[in-house]
Amino acid sequence: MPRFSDTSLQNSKPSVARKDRIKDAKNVKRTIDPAILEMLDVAKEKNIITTFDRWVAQQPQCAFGSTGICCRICFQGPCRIKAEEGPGSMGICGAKDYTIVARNAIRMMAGGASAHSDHGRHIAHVLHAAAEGHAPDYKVTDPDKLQRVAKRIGLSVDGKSVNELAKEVAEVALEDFGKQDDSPTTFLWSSAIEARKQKWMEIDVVPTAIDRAVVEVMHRTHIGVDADPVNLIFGGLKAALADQTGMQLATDLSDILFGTPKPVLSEANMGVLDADKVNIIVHGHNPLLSQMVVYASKEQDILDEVKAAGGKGIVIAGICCTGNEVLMRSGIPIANNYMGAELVIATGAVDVMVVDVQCIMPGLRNAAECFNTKLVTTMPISKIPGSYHFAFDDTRAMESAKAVIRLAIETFKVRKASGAPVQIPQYKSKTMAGFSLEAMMDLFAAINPEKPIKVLTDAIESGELAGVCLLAGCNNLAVVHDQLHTEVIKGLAAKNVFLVGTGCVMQAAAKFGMLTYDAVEQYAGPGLKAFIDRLYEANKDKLPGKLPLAFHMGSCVDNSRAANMWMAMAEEMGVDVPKVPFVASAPEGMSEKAVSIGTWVILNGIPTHVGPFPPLEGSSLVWSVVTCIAHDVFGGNFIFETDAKVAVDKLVAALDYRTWKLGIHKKVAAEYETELAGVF
Ligand code: BF8
Ligand code: SF4
Repeated sequence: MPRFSDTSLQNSKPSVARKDRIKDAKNVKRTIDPAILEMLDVAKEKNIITTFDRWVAQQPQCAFGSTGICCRICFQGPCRIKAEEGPGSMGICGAKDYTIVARNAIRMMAGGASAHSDHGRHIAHVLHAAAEGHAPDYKVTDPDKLQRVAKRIGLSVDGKSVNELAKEVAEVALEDFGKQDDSPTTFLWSSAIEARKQKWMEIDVVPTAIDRAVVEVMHRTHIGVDADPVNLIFGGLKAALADQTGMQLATDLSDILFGTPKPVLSEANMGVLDADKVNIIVHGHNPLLSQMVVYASKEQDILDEVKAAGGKGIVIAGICCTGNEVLMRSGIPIANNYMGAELVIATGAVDVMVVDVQCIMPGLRNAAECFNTKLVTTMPISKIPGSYHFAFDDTRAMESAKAVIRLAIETFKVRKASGAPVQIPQYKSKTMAGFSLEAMMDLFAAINPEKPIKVLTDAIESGELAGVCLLAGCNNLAVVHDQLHTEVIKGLAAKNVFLVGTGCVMQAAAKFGMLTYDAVEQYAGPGLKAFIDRLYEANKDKLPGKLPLAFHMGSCVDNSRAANMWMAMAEEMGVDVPKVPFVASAPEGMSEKAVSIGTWVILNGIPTHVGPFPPLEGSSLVWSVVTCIAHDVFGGNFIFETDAKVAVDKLVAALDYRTWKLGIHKKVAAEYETELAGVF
């Protein structure tokens, strides 16, 4: 294979110019999901304003804001960069485009790191309380994972009870938020390979505490502190690695409390709702709430009450990442992803939508009030005017969860008595999820018990697979909902890329039947199909069905599972991560969390495609840092591209380049009988 099979792909230039990027801006039907399309007609008929209408109303959006050159950091502003030269080329304080773009970008990183990590902190507090007996409805469900995590973070496990160890693990996690010494955060450091840690130390981006890294970003971006764009970005990188710390501990501790996911079958899209049952949607992120609602829904007293109310049962279905959490561990179906939340309410079938934190549109309340649906917030930091608030009490979690279900039963009775129309779009797809890294290793171990990860690296080195891609991220109406997700998946699968993923992209994949074996037959290239078939053959006795096209690893915090995967591959291959044929793609990224994840993925040495553009284009300096220079420093860089075909070609080119380079380095090492170069 030549070094660059297509040199036209080796650039950081998007294929579509900015002015042409938004297509069909006045069309409200910006989705390919048939259930949402059906519900948009219902919404129109009932005069319900949804996010699709609001998106159209916002067009065209401000060019200053969308390219990052609007500053509101002090209230002399807003300042906008209006000219190439002269006074209008700076903010009132003298901040140039690069300072303003860099400051805005790293505040997004800090926002993302805060969201993931605060979620992790909540779980750490509950694990601690459970270990001390103060949160009796939670317990360690996976003592083996507890042992593994404890050993990894350097605790001795001998002679300690499960609760003693759980308390210590929770304490180490909590120290990662606020410790004042200059040692690296433990959950990050214990999960990275030496070469990466060395790189992070060399360039001084190692976080010592999560809260500190976030506070430092807020400090250095205050008016009149840091104006150097490169220095600012490096400060943001520290917050991004703090984000990785928070995500690692959120995943580890969730597995300890609720179990490490195993392959499980379920279904996805609005057809999972049932008009004759009590329908509860769990929406948000934190499994502390959603998993408890799932547990409560199986209690006999609740089942009796549902029956007494005339219900044929309870449907719990998920939206966003809390939906992924309960899908992974309990096979709970997916109602939709982020962009579909209001339209799920428009079915009229939802009795309660219970939410916790993150990605919960305030617009849900407007949709809910047109139906019997009760929107219930549960967390003190996340309330919506006009919705119900049931404070979720960790110390009486089962009681709190039952209260939510009882409200749903009451609402169900009102819905049935009122005879209010219900229209559930009859779309749902079968889906297989539950692929924690442990579950994947288990599949690989059936082929190579000694070195499970070698099954994957060997398939890449033999050319059967082109590499691995982590699919991550959100929905964003700057592109047509779910279209880029599904096209990127199809394109990569055809090129024999092994697909793992998290978040709303995997919910899109689930809705479109891509988490099934049928999709393997339909979309996988011959190498990928042979690999998946081989895995299935070796494991068929213990699997609930044939393996899917893409492997669902969980919620967004579970991108840590993918990081653990590329670290394991790098270790096995004897190289640093930038040599591993691994890429990432957030085809419809949107949130601050997506910005911080994308940033740390790059810091890990992984080229990362993002569909819709974050506000960076206003500074050519910052643009070149994140799209080009980052590659020289870390081995990973952003690829911004709204055209699915070009995105796929660029991702595959990045994989091919790594495979080519690895081959050359191996050949040289063999010829000179030296070690394979560890660094990239
Ligand atoms: O944490 S993918 S829209 S739900 S931010 Fe939000 Fe984005 Fe969905 Fe999950 Ni992740
Ligand atoms: Fe304007 Fe400077 Fe204030 Fe930003 S910090 S709003 S550029 S004066």
